[in-house]
Amino acid sequence: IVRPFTEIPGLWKNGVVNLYNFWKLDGFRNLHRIMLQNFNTFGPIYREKIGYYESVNIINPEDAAILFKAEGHYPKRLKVEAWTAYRDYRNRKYGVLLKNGEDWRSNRVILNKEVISPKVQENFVPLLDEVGQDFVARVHKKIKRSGQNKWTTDLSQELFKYALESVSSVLYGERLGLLLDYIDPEAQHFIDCITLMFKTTSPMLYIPPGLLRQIGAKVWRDHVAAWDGIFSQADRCIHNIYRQLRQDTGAPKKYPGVLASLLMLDKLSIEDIKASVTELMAGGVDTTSITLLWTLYELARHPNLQEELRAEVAAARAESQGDTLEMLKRIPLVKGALKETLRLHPVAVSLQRYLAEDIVIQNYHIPAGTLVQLGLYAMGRDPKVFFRPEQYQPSRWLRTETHYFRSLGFGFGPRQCLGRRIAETEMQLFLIHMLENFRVEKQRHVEVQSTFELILLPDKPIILTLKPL
Ligand code: HEM
Ligand code: 2DC
Repeated sequence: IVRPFTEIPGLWKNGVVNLYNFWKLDGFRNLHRIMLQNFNTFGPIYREKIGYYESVNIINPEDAAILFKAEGHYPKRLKVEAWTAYRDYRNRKYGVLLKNGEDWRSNRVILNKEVISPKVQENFVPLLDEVGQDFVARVHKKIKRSGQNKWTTDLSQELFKYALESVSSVLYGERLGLLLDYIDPEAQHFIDCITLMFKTTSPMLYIPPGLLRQIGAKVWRDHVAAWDGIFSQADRCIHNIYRQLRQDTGAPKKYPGVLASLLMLDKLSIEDIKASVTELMAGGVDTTSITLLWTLYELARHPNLQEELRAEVAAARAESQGDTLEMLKRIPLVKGALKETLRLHPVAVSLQRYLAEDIVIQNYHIPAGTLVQLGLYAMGRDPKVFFRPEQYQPSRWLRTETHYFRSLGFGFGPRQCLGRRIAETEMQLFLIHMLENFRVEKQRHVEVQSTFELILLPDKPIILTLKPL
């Protein structure tokens, strides 16, 4: 017999009291750990209300499958009101990230062809490969300059530049030059704005941005300034390409990039293209760079595994005879390492959908329209889901054991991450080049954990040492 919605365990009766307790626990930064604790207290399903934000939370892969089967034709995730409020405030169009319904679908279908289809991925490989080579050359230079035959540093700023250079080269078909000695202050400002934008978003998940705006709160003003910086830099890049395209009359040359392809295709309005390309540019920086930083950290902690990966890359290089695309098909362990990183250190603490239809999960009835969250961070660390979850073990993704709804770092289905193929290719090529050139080591005795700033970030600097092979 199915139990009613109101009997789901959890604290959902008084949002304001819960918000106060959440704040006392420093919940704005501990969301992932609080979710984990809630699953320990309440079991595999609980209901929650913090401030105005109400949801049902689940953790099992089998329940995730039920959730995604009920996402409907127009899957809708949690509305991040801070992001829509900014666009409404500045009168800017929503891109694919923020659109919903038929408007989302029609845009997404066209973007899929230019951003995520296997056909275009081939075009990205040479562009991203070049950025990877330049990154390695830059590290070699830093090592030379150090005079110690090694370089010890917090790589995060370097990785932000690598990620922005990578995503820009794919979007605009040309290089920004961020890996040169001179760094354009505008590009650095863009990077800083993205970090600030994420950081200022998290309190506004629980306190309505409209209210914060009315009282002139600092967090809202900082958020607006951050998006202003993001949009002005993206506008500059987009305008540049637009102008070039109108002047260019010559025969079509090599692959021109995502933006030019969309403009020439002429199926989306220029305003729609601008909105989504801006989101792609902003979404392409902290996500991949932090995932790569965590991966290097794990490889530094597991030297034997690092050698195994190096051997796989060397063999793939030899067998593919200079064909990079071919090489990417021969590195299953490198791909497993990236999955393993996203299992233990997911960018997104949860996946969410508003239900399109009623469902039953854990024998509870959940009505259509409810916001259901899959606790991705909690699932990745659950011993009932992953054998010895605390161990970083890329080979677990090779075995034939079931991976059913277990690899969800990029989300699922038609609403999954639009940047997924770019991100995967960019990260795989990065690891290939790094493994071919350097040994990664770390300081002893530093345990790094996650902190929530909308996306999950390392809670302290990760200091690594790179040594030429
Ligand atoms: C959406 C993760 C990199 C652009 C998402 C979602 C997740 C995610 C979990 C929500 C999916 C869902 O609700 O099912 C990641 C991870 C990344 C990454 C783990 C890298 C390690 C990128 C990059 C870009 C990007 C590089 C841009 C080039 C987007 C966009 C959406 C999205 C535009 C919204 C798609 C839509 O609503 O239709 N990402 N992402 N992401 N991501 Fe990523
Ligand atoms: C944050 O409780 C925690 O990929 C909330 O590239 C629920 C939630 C909703 C939407 C998620 C967000 C979380 C984390 C960051 C995500 C976002 C959807 C897209 C975004 C996962 C889990 C991200 C990082 C995009 C960002 C693109 C943007 C900067 C233009």
